[in-house]
Amino acid sequence: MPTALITGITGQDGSYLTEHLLSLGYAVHGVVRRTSTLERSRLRHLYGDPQIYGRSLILHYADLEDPTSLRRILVKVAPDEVYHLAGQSHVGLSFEIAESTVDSVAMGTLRLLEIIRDLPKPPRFFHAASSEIFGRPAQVPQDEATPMVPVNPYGAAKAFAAGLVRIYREKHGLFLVNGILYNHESPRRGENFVTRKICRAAAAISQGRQEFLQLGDTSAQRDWGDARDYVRGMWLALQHPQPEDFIFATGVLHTVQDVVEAAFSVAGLDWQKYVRRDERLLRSQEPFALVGNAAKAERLLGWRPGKDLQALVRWMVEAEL
Ligand code: F7E
Repeated sequence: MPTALITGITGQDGSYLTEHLLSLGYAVHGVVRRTSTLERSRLRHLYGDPQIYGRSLILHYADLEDPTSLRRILVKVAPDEVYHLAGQSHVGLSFEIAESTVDSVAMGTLRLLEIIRDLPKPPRFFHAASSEIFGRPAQVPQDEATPMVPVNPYGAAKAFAAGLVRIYREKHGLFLVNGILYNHESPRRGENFVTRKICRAAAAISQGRQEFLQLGDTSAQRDWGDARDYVRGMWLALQHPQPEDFIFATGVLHTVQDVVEAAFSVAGLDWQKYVRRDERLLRSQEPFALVGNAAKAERLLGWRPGKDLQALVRWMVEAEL
């Protein structure tokens, strides 16, 4: 039975990746942080199953800010594969909590790399990098060779971490991979990311539980895909014979406004009656035309994402309803 260790297992991607790996026969170990509320809702269906929890799914307490705890788990579990998904991931908030964002995203990755380097049998390592490393890219669409020009603390931290993954791969000959992930969504997306916020609001307004929806810049564009495709890509990247970086993206740009119209139409509402602009939600530094070219992942891994934003939004609104 292959063994995987996931940081960020309680998040959207961690929960889908856990399901994927369990379906492939893996033993899955997850790193969880102690919090005063036990927030593991995305894993509850697995957590509550005595055939799975404690057998093929095991959770361990550790923290990216506590290298001793990470080292102990890595030594004890001796995983074949590590999927590093943890870290503060909200771009807008990274301006407010810059130090803790950089500490978890950048330093957290460095700490893991330093531990892995010392292990007698270093695991294959997947780092969830982000399209935010490109910020204001010189090239549209971006590929694996596009220079990194981050425009916010989160993007800068991810660029630092992705750069170290490349450096440690070359210097120490380790199997380290950056998956450069563009936005990917699902009903398990955090509630303060824009697609989930919109889909939740459309459903709640249609059921009389909410009056209106406040948004920032609805002309902002993103390349949005289905989260389940992206976790499949993570696994494929670690099965490839050589460690290489891969872009995971749909290659299609949409505006926030497109998401609004699709979501309100599924809920049977006229969006114009309910959507308001809130200047406080505008970001000072919006990235520009972040759209990815995933041709390398398709060619080498056979990875192909769904590209239908309408279907993605329908799934998300129906889950809220
Ligand atoms: O914003 C605009 C906002 O917060 C998307 C993370 O997973 O993907 C995600 O980062 C766009 C931006 O995601 C609201 O200004 C308008 O232009 O859903 P988001 P993000 O910032 O693209 C990347 C790839 C990551 O790596 C990140 O970890 O929507 N927008 N009005 C709004 N955004 C939010 N959150 N809330 C609004 O009311």
